[in-house]
Amino acid sequence: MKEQQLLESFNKFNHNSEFLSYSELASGHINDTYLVKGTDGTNYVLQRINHGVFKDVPGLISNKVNVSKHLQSKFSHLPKNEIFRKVLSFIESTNGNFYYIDIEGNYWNLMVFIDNSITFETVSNKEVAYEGGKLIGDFLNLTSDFDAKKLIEVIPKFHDMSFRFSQFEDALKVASEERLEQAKKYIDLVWSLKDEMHIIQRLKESGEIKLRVTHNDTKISNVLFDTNNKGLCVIDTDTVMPGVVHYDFGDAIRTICNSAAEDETDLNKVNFNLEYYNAYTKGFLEKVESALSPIELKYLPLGAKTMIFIMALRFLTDFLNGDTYYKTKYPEHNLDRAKNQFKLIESMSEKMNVL
Ligand code: GN1
Ligand code: MG
Repeated sequence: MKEQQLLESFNKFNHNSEFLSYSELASGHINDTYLVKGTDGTNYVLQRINHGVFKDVPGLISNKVNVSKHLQSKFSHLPKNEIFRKVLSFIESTNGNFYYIDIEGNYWNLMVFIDNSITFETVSNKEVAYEGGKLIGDFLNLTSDFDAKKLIEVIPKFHDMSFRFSQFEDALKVASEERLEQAKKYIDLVWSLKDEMHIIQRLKESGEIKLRVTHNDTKISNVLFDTNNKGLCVIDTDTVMPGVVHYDFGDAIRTICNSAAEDETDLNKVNFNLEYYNAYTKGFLEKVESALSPIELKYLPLGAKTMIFIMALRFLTDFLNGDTYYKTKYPEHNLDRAKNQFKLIESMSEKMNVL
């Protein structure tokens, strides 16, 4: 991205600042994200939203701005500077929206960066797992009175298992011989887990598990901590939409309880950490147990396994499709991610019963 393009986009938002410098925040798989230093001493997060993946960007922006406002109202007893450390704040564009479209058709949005915060790609102590659980649980609890019907489905059928299977089946038809051969073992694994991985889907379809406001991308790197490892704020709310709590519970576990990063290629390093699972679950339930029904609670562990599977399946599907969705750094990157997630499922199943 050219600096001039970032500067121009930055200037299309209402702040009393000039563009000083920028650096890329490169951990996401979909959007392009930049840290912009302003002359007012504030750090901003400028983001180009991938409108190939997100077809209705204005709808996405409206979802996340409204959820932020709702969360901010829950903290209205606190001083403003504290609220802004707990909830993302979006900046209006000069045209009165919260996004700007440049001449190339790129969509931009701007947030205030939360200073003195850290993120973790992997977790190395129980406290972080517990704090992560509290923050995700609190996000679900504080949004439990927000009418999910007021949110658009940013990516239709995002965590819908039947949809992910149909994409997988389509990918099998177009995949190269070579990729089919490389992926064979994992393709077989997908079929062997199919029934179990549809249990939550069926409970959702029958209405036994209800739709709520959910985040849908609760990996631990989307949680900010302060420098004492205390949880601060859940970020990356692009995928906020109606969903079931199980996948928010589970996506955090997918990343907290994996002893390695999601694309670690040495599978001996990929192990499920039960101690972190228990610490995370404790924090999560402390915040949201009272808002959940018995059936929602019963299926949380299966939700975690199912969420890991969804990611394994999506990475594998993208590999078979020739890497059209996720950013990849080398040809087998998606396959390596899938292998990693399948190993995590195996390790989890060895350590605990999910049903
Ligand atoms: C993508 O772009 P990022 O890193 O926030 C993906 C998530 C996956 C995640 C895996 C819109 O999120 O669903 O869990 O990668 N987001 C989208 O790391 O597909
Ligand atoms: Mg995301």
